[in-house]
Amino acid sequence: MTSSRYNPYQVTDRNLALELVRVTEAAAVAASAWTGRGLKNEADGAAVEAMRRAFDTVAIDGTVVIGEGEMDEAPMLFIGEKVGAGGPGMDIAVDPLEGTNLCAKNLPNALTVVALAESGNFLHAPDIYMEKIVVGPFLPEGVVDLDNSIEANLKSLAKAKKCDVSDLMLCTLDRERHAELIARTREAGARVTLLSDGDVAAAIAACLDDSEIDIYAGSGGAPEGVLAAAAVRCVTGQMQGRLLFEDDEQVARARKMNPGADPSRKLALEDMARGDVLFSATGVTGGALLRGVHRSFGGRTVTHSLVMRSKSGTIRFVEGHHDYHIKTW
Ligand code: VTB
Repeated sequence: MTSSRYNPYQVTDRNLALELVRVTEAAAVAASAWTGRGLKNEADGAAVEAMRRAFDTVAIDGTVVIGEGEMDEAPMLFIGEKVGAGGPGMDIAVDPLEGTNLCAKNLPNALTVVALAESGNFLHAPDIYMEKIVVGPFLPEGVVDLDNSIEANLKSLAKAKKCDVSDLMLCTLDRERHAELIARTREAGARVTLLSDGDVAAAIAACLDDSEIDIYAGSGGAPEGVLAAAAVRCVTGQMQGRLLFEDDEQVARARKMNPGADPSRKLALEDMARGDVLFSATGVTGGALLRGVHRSFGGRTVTHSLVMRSKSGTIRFVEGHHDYHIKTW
């Protein structure tokens, strides 16, 4: 039992952020043995196993709230699983391989992702779709809104950025369900970047200065939405989400996971990731955000990670040189 004056989380979270990098690095190195092999489940399995093992050394009393699925669906990192070596109670959100297809096809932007918050601070998102909208920092609060038309959002964003709508780049997943969003965005004069997969990286890109993405919009996985929200908190961007239900069973599942809340409400950033949040991602395949895992002939394996803390607002890019081969990890 800890006294109210001693908050181990506050004492340790600076170190924890760096502990987390080890977790995403381990998963990325394991997954990288599978890049380009066309075997997405094997790649995912390797990432999950390595990530699960790496958590054993992290000084937290962690509970997986965003994970690989329900207990009966996933052998490891399932929702409710306890991980960590003991310490402050934390909620854990993981996507051991975000973009399994990207990894299988050796396309850019496959990542391993972990976010941490004090218990009770992440939305418990079922594995359904979420409508999302993300813009970067230093913009007026509410500059875009899920309830506004895409035309109105682009106009408002252009005004805030002191540019024309034609200067803006929207990013979305290349899916039939986004045909109207894409057509209307282009009709309004903006450009569109289409992703085959991986909207966590895209949400982060929308918040970073050196990317050409001004806004991420569209529907993708709800668990990925929570991970994106954790990252967006760290980079002080803006994000809204809304769970999209296909049937009553999905509504019931969302209600059960978040009792007392209206499951179809518009979610503010803090509804998805509250309090102090830690975030780490390591590139598996190289992309604009992170370089992929590189196994040098000298025997060292080089990883490139992004680790962030919302409390301090620190964004660190960490290059790890590991003294091991991928196959012996
Ligand atoms: C979404 C997106 C992910 O898979 O879940 C997508 O959020 C699956 O979308 O980033 P579809 O069902 O339309 O294929 C990712 O792109 C990768 O996990």
